[in-house]
Amino acid sequence: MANNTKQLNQIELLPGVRIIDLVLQIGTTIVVGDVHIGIEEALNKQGIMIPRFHFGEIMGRMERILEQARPEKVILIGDVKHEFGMISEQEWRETLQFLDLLLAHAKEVVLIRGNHDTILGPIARKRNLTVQDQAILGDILLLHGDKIPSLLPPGIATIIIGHEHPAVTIRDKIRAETYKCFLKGTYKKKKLIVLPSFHPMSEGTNILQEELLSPFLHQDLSSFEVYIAGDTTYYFGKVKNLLC
Ligand SMILES: [Mn+2]
Repeated sequence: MANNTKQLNQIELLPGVRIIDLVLQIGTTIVVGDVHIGIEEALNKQGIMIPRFHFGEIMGRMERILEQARPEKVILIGDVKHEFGMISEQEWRETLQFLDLLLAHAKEVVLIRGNHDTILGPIARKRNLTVQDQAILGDILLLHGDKIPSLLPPGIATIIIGHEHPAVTIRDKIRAETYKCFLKGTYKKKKLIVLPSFHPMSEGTNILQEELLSPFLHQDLSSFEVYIAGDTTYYFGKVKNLLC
């Protein structure tokens, strides 16, 4: 992992839309995928014993991105917190700390509702933030991606979603490694970008094999392009060339 002095490299996905590490920079805005704060506690309750050191990693990584990108606005594209239907102590504490980090670096924080965010509202209100179903930046529509709105706003050329946690598993003879990735393709003649999840614990869904969650991705993905995400971004070409 890069240290604080190393510049994260940047790849332009579309004109004016750049990848920095696991997030997108669009002008003076950064867009962050599913953070899933509290997933460790939720799994612990189910008897899955995983350590809880990830929050520090989330904060450190986010801070490094904020220092490089210096955004005016941060958009969280949904599933900020993990647990359905209740807010655990860990989530209250950590979600507020995470929002405070964002608010210390940016003037505005926009929360988009995810399918895990049914009661994010009370946390958001503590910082005078609202939770909304979507956001628009110029001709870009941002939404979580768990459902398709019945009406897309007019003048939209690009749709950006989270929710899917896309990743690709690359195999060689002796091992298989899974990497978080950005996907770029189309949905009904609009450009579609899918963000990787921001949580370090799970790499995500291997889009080459597993069934996909988002209705935006219930289509032929063979010409979608894959960008492996992380400290360094790698263009991996089209999905069809990765299937073997
Ligand atoms: Mn989701």
